[in-house]
Amino acid sequence: MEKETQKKVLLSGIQPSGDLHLGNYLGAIKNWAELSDQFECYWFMADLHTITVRQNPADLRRRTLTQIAVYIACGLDPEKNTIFVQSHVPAHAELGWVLDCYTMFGELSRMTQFKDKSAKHADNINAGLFTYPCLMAADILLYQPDFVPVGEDQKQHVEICRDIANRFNHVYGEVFRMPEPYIPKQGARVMSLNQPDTKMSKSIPEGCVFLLEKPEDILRKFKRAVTDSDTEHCVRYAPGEKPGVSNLIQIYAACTGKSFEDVEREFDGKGYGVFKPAVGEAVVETLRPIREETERLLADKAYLESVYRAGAEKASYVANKTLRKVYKKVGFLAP
Ligand code: ATP
Ligand code: LTN
Repeated sequence: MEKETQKKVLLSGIQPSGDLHLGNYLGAIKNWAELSDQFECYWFMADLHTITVRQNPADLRRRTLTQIAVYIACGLDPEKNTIFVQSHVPAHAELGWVLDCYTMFGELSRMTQFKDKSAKHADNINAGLFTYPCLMAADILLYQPDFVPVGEDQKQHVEICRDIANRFNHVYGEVFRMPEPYIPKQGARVMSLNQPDTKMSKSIPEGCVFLLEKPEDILRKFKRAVTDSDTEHCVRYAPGEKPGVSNLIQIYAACTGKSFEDVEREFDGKGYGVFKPAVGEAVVETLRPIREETERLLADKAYLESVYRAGAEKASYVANKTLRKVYKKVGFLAP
């Protein structure tokens, strides 16, 4: 137990707002599984965040449970990791409110994700969408983590979290530990298969490979993947010049553990007609055990419940300690 508390702390979450895809796996979850021996890890389903965009309630419930099963199937061992659902730990919403009051309108207005999502959902630019970074800062700061593993796109949110924590600490002393973003090198940004200049995202389903998708559908998507219109037709890693092929090289390398140079050598002189199906096969084989294990876990609801209940209990214990300290610092009367 003593040793446990000396480990550096990591925390991250994913919104159960869509089915998980290869970008989420290679850019996030796969790396998380490799970190859990070294660090004390908290992984959660960010369901409070998902309602900033309208959700179908039954779908949200199903996706939240499926996401827990996928986390475990991807190698996050519940014995070594704290896996929980954000809404099961009320301290997130509670600290979120406090941090709303320590965050400026101007800094929230500059957030890229707010600008993107309000353009996309012009009929529902709600206050939650605007204050999303404050809730995310609460998610993070409650657990006093050293690192927050996120993809490139979430870096700005970790930065504003640090700004908020700094501001709070400046007034009240060292309440929050300053977290660092932790961006994995390989597979950091998986691009869409049919629009390689945009990141792979569930909102472009044809260019997106879902983790639980049927092998034949995955293979079809890779065969249709956009390659580049240059004349050399050679498998060469050059993201600026050849975004489509470079993305496929990155995916193949991440699935097989090979380096980019090894991949270039393996397909030297073979052309895209051989390369694209090979990437598809590598992805199918990487995802097969994950899909099978997820299906097995989903058939055992009692086990999944025991995982998220134990996770919420452990998370609440840690989160409430920070929350109590914050309440005391700002001057709330002890209950
Ligand atoms: P959307 O599909 O709406 O863009 P999303 O799939 O990006 O959403 P998030 O909840 O934003 O879902 O992402 C969860 C985690 O997966 C984050 O750490 C994010 O950085 C990472 N991630 C998402 N898409 C990719 C991608 N294409 N490449 C690498 N990492 C990604
Ligand atoms: N905003 C993130 C999800 C998220 C998160 C967090 C990630 C919510 N709270 C705390 C890391 C730490 C996203 O949309 N990917």
